[in-house]
Amino acid sequence: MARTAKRVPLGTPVVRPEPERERAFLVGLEVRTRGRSGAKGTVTAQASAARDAAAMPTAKAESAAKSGKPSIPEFDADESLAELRTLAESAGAEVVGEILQRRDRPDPATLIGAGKLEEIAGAAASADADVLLFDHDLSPSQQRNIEKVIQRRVIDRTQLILDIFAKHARTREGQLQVELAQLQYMLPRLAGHGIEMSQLGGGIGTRGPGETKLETDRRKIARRVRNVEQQIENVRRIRTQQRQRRESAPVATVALVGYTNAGKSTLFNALTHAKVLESPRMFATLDPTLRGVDLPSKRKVLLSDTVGFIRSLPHTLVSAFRATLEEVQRASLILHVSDASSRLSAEQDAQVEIVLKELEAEKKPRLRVMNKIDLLDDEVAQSLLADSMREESKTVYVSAKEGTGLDKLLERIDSVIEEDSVSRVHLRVPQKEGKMLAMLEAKARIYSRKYKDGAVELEVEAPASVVRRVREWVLA
Ligand SMILES: Nc1nc2c(ncn2[C@@H]2O[C@H](COP(=O)(O)OP(=O)(O)OP(=O)(O)O)[C@@H](O)[C@H]2O)c(=O)[nH]1
Ligand SMILES: [Mg+2]
Repeated sequence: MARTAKRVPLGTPVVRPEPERERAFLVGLEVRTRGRSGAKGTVTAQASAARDAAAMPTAKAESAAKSGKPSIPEFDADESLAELRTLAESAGAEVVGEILQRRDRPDPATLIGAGKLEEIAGAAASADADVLLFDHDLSPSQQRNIEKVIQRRVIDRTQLILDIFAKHARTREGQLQVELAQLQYMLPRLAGHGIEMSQLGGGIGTRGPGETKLETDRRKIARRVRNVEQQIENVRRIRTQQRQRRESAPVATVALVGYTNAGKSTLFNALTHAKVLESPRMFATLDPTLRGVDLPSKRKVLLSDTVGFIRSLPHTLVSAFRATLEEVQRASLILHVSDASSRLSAEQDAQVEIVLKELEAEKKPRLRVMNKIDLLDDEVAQSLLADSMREESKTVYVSAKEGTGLDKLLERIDSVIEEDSVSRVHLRVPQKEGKMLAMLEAKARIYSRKYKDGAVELEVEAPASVVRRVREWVLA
């Protein structure tokens, strides 16, 4: 970009140069040892098993159903690295190289062996990388040891996700929650990190709503944690009051949940005619939004769009975002949105299940929404659509983008929601009750209408709240 100042007429919008994108080098690790099922994070101990299974997702699901135990499918290292690529891009970085190492067991000091680390240092240098992104959670000492060899900033997966959250938080509450998670992540990492941290010049892992992020004094950070928690508590109290006001009306809340990028916001917009952000970036939505939706029975429900989930969602984030996720915990119905076009949708679903458990919301009434069927083979899509027409089906196939299947989805929601339950009644309303008749037209499904002796006889299906308003005209 030319830096020479040019005279521009007043009122001309200033075009800012795109900030230079950070150059990121990705590092993945596949651990070949089998049977260490407790392995956390991206150490894909059962990677090869998962890969075999991924080739035949239906067979996998069937065998899981037969054994009665849902097996948790795992991402293999390549898939995991592909996801890391999207995360890196969502954080605004440019991926300039990547390396995947397969080994039998992670090295406790540096995660990967010394020889490989030297090789990575060379590759990162020749790609002129600014930062190394590890597809793992690193212990504080691993991170330091690796940085010593690589001579570049090293960011682990949790830190990367926290960074994307920091970038996307818009509301005060969202920002506070991200700051809290960042502080909690930082606390155990302070020892010996003082100099390096204060020298960081910005970029992934250094962004955050809080100005205190580079403070190395543990006590100051602990104090800030308490302060942020207090502020979150205040926001939460206001939200509880708002919710209590809302809950005095018989309106059920329906929460959209699902893996990041499944299309929750797109579906939310399609159902509510809202305009929340839809984006191919991960974690585009952080702050929850609520909007009313009219069901075919003319009942209203509140639909909530919220933050997406991801494999091994950092625990600090789940707890920091508990207030945001309260909407999910309190919902009458959960719509679990999956990307039907993704080869990984079974793996992603399993991860969503884990977070729902953590939120103690796994037993709530639920509908599965398989989204993006426009990306499927036409024939497959048609047969799936026909499938979801079956009355008892708990899965509905839709394309939020093209608006396919949404009517069916609304019908299904209508049949599951219990609040303000719908019943069919027979009414005789005097014709002069124009207002009541108009109210019925708007809020009830009318099946028949007969005019007789200055009154209207109606056969209607209406929510209990509406029936109460016309109870004096209900015929026995
Ligand atoms: N082809 C197709 N693309 C879709 C559909 N629904 C959503 N998308 C695309 O998928 C991407 C993610 O959509 P979002 O609605 O932002 O997804 P989200 O689940 O809200 O994601 P986060 O808020 O980031 O967790 C966007 O690029 C959408 O345009 C669909 O039915 N068909
Ligand atoms: Mg979204």
